[in-house]
Amino acid sequence: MTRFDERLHAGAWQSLEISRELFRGASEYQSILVFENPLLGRVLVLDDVVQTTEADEFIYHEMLAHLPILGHTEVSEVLIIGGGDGGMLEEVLKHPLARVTVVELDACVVEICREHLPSICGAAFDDPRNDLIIGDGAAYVADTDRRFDLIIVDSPDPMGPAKILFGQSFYANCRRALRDGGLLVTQNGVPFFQSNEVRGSARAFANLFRNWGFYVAPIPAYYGGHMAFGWASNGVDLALGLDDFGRKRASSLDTRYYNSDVHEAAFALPTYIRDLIDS
Ligand code: AG3
Repeated sequence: MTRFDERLHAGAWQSLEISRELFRGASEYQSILVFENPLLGRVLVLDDVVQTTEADEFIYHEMLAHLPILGHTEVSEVLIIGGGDGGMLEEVLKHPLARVTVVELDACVVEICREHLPSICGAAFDDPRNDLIIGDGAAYVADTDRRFDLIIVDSPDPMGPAKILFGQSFYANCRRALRDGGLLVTQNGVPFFQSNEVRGSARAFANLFRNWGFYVAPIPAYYGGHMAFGWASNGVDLALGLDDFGRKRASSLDTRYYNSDVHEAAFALPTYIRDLIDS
């Protein structure tokens, strides 16, 4: 049997059967592998780390798209940093908003995902509200004159080119690129194995934002239990939950993980994660 071993965490790894290999190669930035697995469907791997799978992508993308959009209530301009697979874009576009800008570093990721993972992006890249920029997301938030209601950091783990997306100066530039009341959300890894991500982001958020915190969801292909998502804003307090209108909008969305009960429950943090935030 051919298999892919993900050794993201020293000492404990996950092994996935490759029932069919669809693409293996490298771009200017990273190695790229797409294969099929009997339980997870098609799997995207960048630099030997699973990024998304057909079977469970809905959990991650719904929680980083709908929760902040409905929690904020007035999102019109969205910026996605990373997100070359298009899964986040597809979820965000389920809302009636003006424009969604995706800044993805690696054009090859977009091209390969559109070819081999069409079920994840759907027709999202063809939506006229989408504006795709191939470029460095960190440089973009530092330089842009545009202002956003919501910035979603849909990044890989803090290694290689994505490392900068977990640092205080990047978060400060995100703050600069937010409109008044704007909101930043981030993927912060699986804290059971990646405690430094939540710890580091919590410190940076505390230095930069009035309101901030974390919420969680379990993503099966991200081995190790809950994934943590960070949020930060100088206007919105996301932890307040949904108003009646938000609950109504949540129930009319076409989702498989996200709903208004999950929205509220996601802010209940296990003690080991609270301890990381406070440490
Ligand atoms: N980016 C987050 C991948 C995190 C994997 N990390 C892990 N298993 N701890 C996903 C991009 C999907 N659009």
